Amino acid sequence: MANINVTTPANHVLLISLNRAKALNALSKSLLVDVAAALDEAAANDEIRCVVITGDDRAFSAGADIKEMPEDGFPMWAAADRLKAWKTIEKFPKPLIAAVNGYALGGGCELTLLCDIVIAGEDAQFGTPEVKIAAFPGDGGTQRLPRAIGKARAMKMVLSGEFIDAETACDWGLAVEVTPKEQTVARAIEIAGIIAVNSPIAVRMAKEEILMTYGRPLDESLSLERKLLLWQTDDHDEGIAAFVEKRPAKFTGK
Ligand code: DAK
Repeated sequence: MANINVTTPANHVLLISLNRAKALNALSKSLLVDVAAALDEAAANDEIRCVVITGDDRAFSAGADIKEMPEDGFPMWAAADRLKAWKTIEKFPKPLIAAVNGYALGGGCELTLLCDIVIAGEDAQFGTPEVKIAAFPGDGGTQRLPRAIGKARAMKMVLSGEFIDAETACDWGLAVEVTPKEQTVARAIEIAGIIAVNSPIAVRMAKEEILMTYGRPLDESLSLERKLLLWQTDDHDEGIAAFVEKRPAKFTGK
């Protein structure tokens, strides 16, 4: 896949690196489709338990590809492959960690909102500057940003188009840690490795349950949480046995 590099830097961990440096990793349609295809493969591969997505030193991603817009015209926003790619990212069932150095703007910022954990390099800048090209964060940003950081902060970001730095992103809850720039990806991989040791089925169910909070009324999501019968898994038996026997658990995802 020309737009991305895919490697396995640690046991059970997949690293997707966006590879359009010349365009600050702008999310062309084909790049989005490549990311979605890599995630589809990762979802189907039991060996992969956690995915890290990153850009390069200068940019995580500068957002939708503005130069593609006049080419494709307005219908590009509703293009089936584009919408399907975003849906695949949104529905990815395993933990997805963003390692952000440099710009995470527009669709690039929206991509971080779909990640479960965001690690920001100290020079990271998050922003939704779509208003500057008379658009708005239309790939979920207007809905997810206020849920993530609150209405007032989201309004300031979206209506002004101003960027926020890594520390602010961390204070506001867009990112969870700020690292020195050269350690961002390594730290994300380290966290992925810690998650990957846990029972994949428990991790997957936990992710699903946490995300339920955004889409459902509390009563409904609480009763769904109760219905997810985690204690019936082999992994749960193994986790208990390992604790009692004072040994590391060997989880199989069953
Ligand atoms: N698209 C295409 N190319 C981009 C790009 C982008 N988003 N961002 C940067 N580039 C390209 C530049 O054109 C330049 O290419 P060359 O001129 O060298 O060929 C190269 O990357 C380096 O950029 P600069 O020369 O501009 O670098 P600077 O350091 O001077 O500036 C910058 C960096 C990030 C501040 C600046 O590049 C910038 O402002 N970029 C645009 C950021 C942005 O506006 N992002 C949001 C894009 S819109 C929807 C409606 C709308 C949307 C979604 C859905 N619905 C209706 C469903 C919109 C989504 C968006 O994300």
